[in-house]
Amino acid sequence: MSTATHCPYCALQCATSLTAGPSGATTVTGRDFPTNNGRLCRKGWTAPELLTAPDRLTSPLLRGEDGELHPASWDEALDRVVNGVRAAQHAYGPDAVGIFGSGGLTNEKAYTLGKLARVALRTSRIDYNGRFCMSSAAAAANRAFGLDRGLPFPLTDLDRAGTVLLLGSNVADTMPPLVQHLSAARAAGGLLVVDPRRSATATLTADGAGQHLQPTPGSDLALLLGLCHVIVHDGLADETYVRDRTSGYPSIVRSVSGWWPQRVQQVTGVPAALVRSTAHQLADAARRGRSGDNGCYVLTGRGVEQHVDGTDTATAAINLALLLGLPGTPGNGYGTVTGQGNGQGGREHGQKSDQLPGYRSITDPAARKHVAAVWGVHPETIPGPGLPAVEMLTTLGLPDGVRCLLVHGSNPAVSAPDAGAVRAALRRLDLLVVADFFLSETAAQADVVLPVAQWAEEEGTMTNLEGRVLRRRRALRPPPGVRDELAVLADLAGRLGSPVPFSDDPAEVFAELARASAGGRADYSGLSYRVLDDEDQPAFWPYRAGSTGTPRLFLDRFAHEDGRARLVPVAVGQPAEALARDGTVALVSGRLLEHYQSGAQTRRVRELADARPGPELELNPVTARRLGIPDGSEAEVSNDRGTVRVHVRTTRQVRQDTAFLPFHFPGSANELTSVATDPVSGMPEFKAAAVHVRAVPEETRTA
Ligand SMILES: Nc1nc2c(c(=O)[nH]1)N[C@H]1C(S)=C(S)[C@@H](COP(=O)(O)OP(=O)(O)OC[C@H]3O[C@@H](n4cnc5c(=O)[nH]c(N)nc54)[C@H](O)[C@@H]3O)O[C@H]1N2
Ligand SMILES: Nc1nc2c(c(=O)[nH]1)N[C@H]1C(S)=C(S)[C@@H](COP(=O)(O)OP(=O)(O)OC[C@H]3O[C@@H](n4cnc5c(=O)[nH]c(N)nc54)[C@H](O)[C@@H]3O)O[C@H]1N2
Ligand code: SF4
Ligand SMILES: [Mo]
Repeated sequence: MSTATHCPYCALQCATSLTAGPSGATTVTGRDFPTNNGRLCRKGWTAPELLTAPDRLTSPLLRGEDGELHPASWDEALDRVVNGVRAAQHAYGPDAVGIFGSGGLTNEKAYTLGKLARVALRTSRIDYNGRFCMSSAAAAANRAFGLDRGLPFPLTDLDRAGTVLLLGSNVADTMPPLVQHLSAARAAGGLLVVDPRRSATATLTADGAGQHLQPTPGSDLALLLGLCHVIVHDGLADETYVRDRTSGYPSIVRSVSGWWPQRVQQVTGVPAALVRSTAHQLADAARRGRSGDNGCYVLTGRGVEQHVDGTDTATAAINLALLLGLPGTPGNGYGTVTGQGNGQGGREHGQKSDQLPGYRSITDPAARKHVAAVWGVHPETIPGPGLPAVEMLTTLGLPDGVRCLLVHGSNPAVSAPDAGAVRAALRRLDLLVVADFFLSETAAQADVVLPVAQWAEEEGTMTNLEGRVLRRRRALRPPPGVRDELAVLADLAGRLGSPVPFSDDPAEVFAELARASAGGRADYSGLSYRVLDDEDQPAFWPYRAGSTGTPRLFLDRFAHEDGRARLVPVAVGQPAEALARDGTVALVSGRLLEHYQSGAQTRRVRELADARPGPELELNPVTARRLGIPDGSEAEVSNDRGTVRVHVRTTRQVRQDTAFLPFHFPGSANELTSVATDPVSGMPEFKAAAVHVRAVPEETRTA
């Protein structure tokens, strides 16, 4: 028998069919669905291997007196958690307990984590790895549109695009089945990719399919101001749209006036003529889009967002889109390409430090009242806002910080910025509890490890990059010893003496979540498992009770009270650290096709590990020669935060002032990244760190 479900990994949430074989092996096939049309990437095809991985956790583990982890019963493990929580809260108060959640969790689990924090633990200290992922794009969209849904239109709208501007997004590696939706744009010569690397996606612009703009890392804001400058000064803006649907135009004109193309070239390295022609190409396409076809889309990815000015850069991209009249105009559009499997739903249901379910603000008295009524508690008992992820991680183990941390669905020992400092902070904790399927690098530091069910063994919902809510279905039972995570959270709430019940039934939790979201920005109140089971009726939020959902947002109005989008002036500021000075190169980090995130899952899939066994530093051959580092040899990459040794692969795909390192492995990019964060979103500066690269003397080489 086969089960219709979706891939465990990224936000494309490709539709799959899982079939459990007689020998216990599960096979996966791509299922026809508008986003993936039956296709899967290499990670999706190999995902079932993890269900029976030999080193899968099948028993809770407790750290013993000997300092080692030992198998224990679930009762012993949960008792240890409850005792640790009580001790920390007794000694230091409720905020001594923290939760670190994930955009990989189902909506039901993300919602339950938020409720567990506020109701059972009464702590404000909850945040999640989406802070590393979607926070800048989300902050910019909320500021401009009053609402944040990654793509405010169905992905298939791109099938008719004539021009697509992809800013810092490498979908050819990070969401391969999405590339089919760029075919029309490529055929029209309209794929425009902005990336300091000649990424796999930038390569798709070859042979007349489009243009690759290759700015220095972190200079996108200047480039976008330059594009806006040309739009304004060459009279290319959609004046009617700007007048009727936006506010703030005069301030934008002022903010872009100094960014003539020649100056943009000096700052970014993108030729002035290319800045000018790109602006004209976008405006031409926007005009065509308004009359029905071959329109214009602007999309951002982590390359422009994961910077200390990520919110402002995303804002500049939105300003460009608004000047061109794209958002809310059928045939044209603006969006961000959400990352994790439930990166969208994960930022809606209350696991963010400043948020309650339904994408509500935790400081809004009406929101607190509504959610408190659903939970059955007094509004005053709901704590206020906590700390965003990077800040919370820096408080771990400090006297007034978090002393006891619960991690669900993240591996910050590898994926957080300045990971060496994070591992040291985790060691300072009185109690670290990690729920996972594997002994990740973070779980290996834990005092209590809780083995939970994997995606194919649990029921739940995910909200994909388009804001489409999907059913993840159970295809098989978890192995003995492994428990359903939602049931573990409900059990824990009970043991902690929660004043109100927690359900362990996913459909019930979804119904409660839907009630909690009613009237909020991300309103799911018309949805239920029964509605979601009919895939012919796509479920795009807001999906209010009595409605049929919202495939396209902003058609008549934006979500601000006056219905207008805000043009917010932004300016180029200081980078987190001076790049490419004093012999340093700018280290850019990102993804490989074969590995997912911290690699805790994909490094355990043989085919993927064989294809990419470890991190390689991509370095331009000219730079490598200057530094005396032959192709394939070992190099030391270092700065104040850490040192890593990696093999070098020389490639003309990176600029001479830049090097690229993936973050999927321990001892890779995050030993070097900094905890400097965007002041609005709390997003860390993942994408640009100043590093020294040196040849490793022969006698000290490791391999
Ligand atoms: N294979 C794979 N796929 C994934 C994931 C994975 O780990 N592996 N993770 C998923 C998740 S959670 C996410 S968030 C998405 C991320 O998806 P993407 O945003 O596509 O991924 P990244 O590789 O982080 O960054 C994209 C590009 O940004 C470029 N870049 C770096 N610095 C700059 C800059 O300053 N300016 C510009 N313009 N570009 C820059 C990099 O060279 C890179 O090619 O992928 C999802 N899909
Ligand atoms: N240098 C650098 N660092 C980055 C980035 C970058 O571009 N450059 N990108 C950042 C981004 S965008 C992201 S999203 C983060 C992601 O980084 P992480 O937050 O570390 O994400 P994962 O590696 O997916 O970690 C998921 C862990 O949880 C487990 N897991 C998966 N599903 C579940 C579940 O349902 N329940 C439980 N309990 N466990 C589960 C997995 O086995 C794995 O150990 O990394 C960020 N770090
Ligand atoms: S693109 Fe994303 S959702 Fe699709 S198969 Fe690959 S990892 Fe899974
Ligand atoms: Mo992400």
